[in-house]
Amino acid sequence: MEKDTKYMSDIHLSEYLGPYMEKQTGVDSLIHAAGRKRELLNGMWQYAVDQYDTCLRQRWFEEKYMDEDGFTLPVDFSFDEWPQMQLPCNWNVVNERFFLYEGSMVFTRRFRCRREGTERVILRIGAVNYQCTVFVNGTYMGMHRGGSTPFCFDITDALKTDNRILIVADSTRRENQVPEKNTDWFNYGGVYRDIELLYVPKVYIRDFQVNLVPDQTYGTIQVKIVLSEKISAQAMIRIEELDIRQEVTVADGEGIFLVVANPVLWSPENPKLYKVEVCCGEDRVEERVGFREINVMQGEILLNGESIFLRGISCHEDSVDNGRALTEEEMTETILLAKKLGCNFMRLAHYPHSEKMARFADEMGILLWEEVPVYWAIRFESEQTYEDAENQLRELMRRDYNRASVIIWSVGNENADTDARLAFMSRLAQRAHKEGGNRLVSAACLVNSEKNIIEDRLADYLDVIGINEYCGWYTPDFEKLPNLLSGSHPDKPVIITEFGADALPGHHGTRMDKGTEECQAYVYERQLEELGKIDYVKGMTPWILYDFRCPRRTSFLQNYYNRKGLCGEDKKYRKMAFEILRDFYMTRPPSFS
Ligand code: GCB
Repeated sequence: MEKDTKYMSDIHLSEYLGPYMEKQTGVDSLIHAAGRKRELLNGMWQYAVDQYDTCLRQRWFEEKYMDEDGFTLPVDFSFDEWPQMQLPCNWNVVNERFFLYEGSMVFTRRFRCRREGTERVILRIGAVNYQCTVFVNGTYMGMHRGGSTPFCFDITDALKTDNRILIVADSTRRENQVPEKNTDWFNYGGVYRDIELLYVPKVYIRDFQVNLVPDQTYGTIQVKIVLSEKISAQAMIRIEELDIRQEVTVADGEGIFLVVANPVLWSPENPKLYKVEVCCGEDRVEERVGFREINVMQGEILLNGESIFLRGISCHEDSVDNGRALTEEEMTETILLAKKLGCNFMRLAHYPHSEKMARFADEMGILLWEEVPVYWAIRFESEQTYEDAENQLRELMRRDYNRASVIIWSVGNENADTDARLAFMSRLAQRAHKEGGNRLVSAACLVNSEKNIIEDRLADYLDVIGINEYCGWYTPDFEKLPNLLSGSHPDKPVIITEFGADALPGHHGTRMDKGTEECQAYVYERQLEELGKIDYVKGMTPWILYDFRCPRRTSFLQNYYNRKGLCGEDKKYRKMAFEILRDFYMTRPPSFS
């Protein structure tokens, strides 16, 4: 090929993503991170807005400044002179110019590697929305799809002493993604959770999963160990506080071991955690784990054998200053706010929130519903879309497997009951049952509005039925609610996963005036009055704890926010309905039914 046409060929490539797509990384790349030697690569990164994906088309990552004959080539980038941005972050809230930007941004930085001996180095990225392509020293590491879950690359073989890492983060909304193009939340872009290096020995513990055997005796702990290679090795399981030191043999790289124990059980009232360590060869990992049992029996949700009412609230991951890249303080304050509301349960909607949130929930004692963004209409008939959804679900389950707080995996939200959707979501539910660590599986379903009853074919595959209903708001007629509740006879516990109404903080009027606090408060009063009477309702997570950004909400009262929060977007201002729900929760024992 002629030199100049070779250069020009880049601009004629329409299928430039093809070669990158072939090396997609997913759940199988994940490596247990807690309790390891790790180094954060958070901090200042150089960046450029790359609206036309020129980095990938022209292969900037190769850093080719000269041709084979030594002639200097013109280039369209200058990594070291680019401006800087503090990662992790959502670029939309970092600079006003990027507020509505959806597309690719290129991030790069140099780093020195602290690798010792034969250690391997794993790059772990907490989340990038939505598509992420990674290069180390010019070598393509792989691509990850899915905007809220972590992924790893073994970058050892590409490393030198001084290194350049380059990440292309692409937040474009596309039809074949999960979620699809249309959602009721803001599409924040960026590398917005921790970027870190894990240093592991040559053979390492890829994964370890700990949970209580769900046999209602609360006396056996199960530990699963997965090694990076299919070898046999001795391992040691240690739980000092319980006087447990058990030697086990891992055969062929994997083993499941039972440990007899008598742990204090984890609950929201007593969120007791134990340090669990596993050593194998040169590797050692640890976790703080709570032991609890969650199941459903005769229409009741049982936590450690006792029936519990889930006093919940829904919550988005959103903040005025930081978008979805919440600080640790913001996360703990959110949990505290839910506790002030009298909650023992939170629905983390509609996508995997930060893994730190689940860790804080473990420590602070709040039960969680975690969800994947199988939201509204997605391409249920497409196998590629299914694979994407399943991968996100499995990455979430793997990530939070050891979190006692997580009691429910939700496989989606508000999807019309079609054959294609049933096939898609029942498959997801089966996955969640298989790999989810004895948790309940649910989904936020729609009411059958023609018959005004709780009826969804997916319910056969769920342990608990989630129901979104907006009587008093989108469904103006309140009488529909008592009829809906009395006319339905679900054979499983129901959680009312959404009800609510918009109210602008500080906006007052009569209860008939939409958008006032009085109107929202009235919806809560009427809803609680009806829901509180129904036996099969075993929990609720009204919509929503605080107002959140939403491009679809353009009325002057909304001003690009969904205003159904019980608090304003500052998370401090409490609307009138906050007290109403609080009173309802506070005056009932944890397990009222
Ligand atoms: C819903 C959706 C949620 C929306 C909410 C609303 O049913 O599940 O994502 O934000 O309604 O405010 O309309």
